[in-house]
Amino acid sequence: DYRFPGEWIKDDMVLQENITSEIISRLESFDMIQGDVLVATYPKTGTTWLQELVWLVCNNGDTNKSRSVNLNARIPYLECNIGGESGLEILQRKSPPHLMMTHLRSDTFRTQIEAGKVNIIIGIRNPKDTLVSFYHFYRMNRNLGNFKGSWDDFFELHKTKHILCGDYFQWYSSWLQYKDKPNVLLVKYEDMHSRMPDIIKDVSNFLGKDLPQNIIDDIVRHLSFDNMSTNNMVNRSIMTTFDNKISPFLRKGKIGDWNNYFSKEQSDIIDKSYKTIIEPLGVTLSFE
Ligand code: PPS
Repeated sequence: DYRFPGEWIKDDMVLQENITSEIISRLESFDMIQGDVLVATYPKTGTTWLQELVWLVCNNGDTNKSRSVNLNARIPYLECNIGGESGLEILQRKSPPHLMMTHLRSDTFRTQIEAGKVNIIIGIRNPKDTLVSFYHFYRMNRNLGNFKGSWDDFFELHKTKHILCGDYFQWYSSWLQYKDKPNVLLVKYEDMHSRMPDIIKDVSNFLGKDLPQNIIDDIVRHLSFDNMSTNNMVNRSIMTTFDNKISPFLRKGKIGDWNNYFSKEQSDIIDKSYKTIIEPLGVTLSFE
């Protein structure tokens, strides 16, 4: 039964106070145009990694700029107000096509998705590693009250659906209903691990970009965990609300860390939801 200061609830989705209902209603009617790209992810599923990839694909692999301009300025986090300005406001100062990111469920964007103009890239990661990563994020994030509970306590939060951005499975049900539309691409965190060059090509094809092999090679190198961990423009080291001594934002970047946390019973609970909610949507995820 954990509450962090300033939390509020929209359609049983826990949100932070810097995400206001006013911004969400402005997003509902925000005009997305041909060529815009929306990255939609549940928290801790590799958002930052995917954002960086998408930005580099759209900017001809300009790794110098990605080391000098903060990721949030390059691909704004639409609904979030950081430093007195929402991502939507940052975006509106930039000329189109717009690159943007959201952790909201698809309901907010129904009109734009159905209009079919904006390119949507949904990022997904297996739910067990996602929850472990989320647990450490709750511990290190002062805006979430520096959660002091145990892993078991955190698992209960998710089980009761009282968690930032709501239940993982509800979140993905909302977005994956659109996964077969021509303007939607699904990218799996585990595939970024096992076959990054192919994923870069898939994203490039989807966005109509044709990158030469040497640029793809540069992007692959740039996106390595070690490289991104030391890039202050993506590793969130400038976020004063994060206590990187408790847990760095780029923490381990591995597949299968859940084995170090989950009990058999917890694992069975997630397997059941995965089999009844994710697999029937035609999506299979790798857990190790
Ligand atoms: S957030 O707060 O929602 O934006 O977090 P998000 O970026 O979605 O997820 C953070 C996790 O993604 C891992 N990550 C990476 N893994 C491998 N390689 C690279 N380059 C990389 N960049 C980010 C990051 O380490 C977090 O996962 P965990 O398991 O906690 O390490």
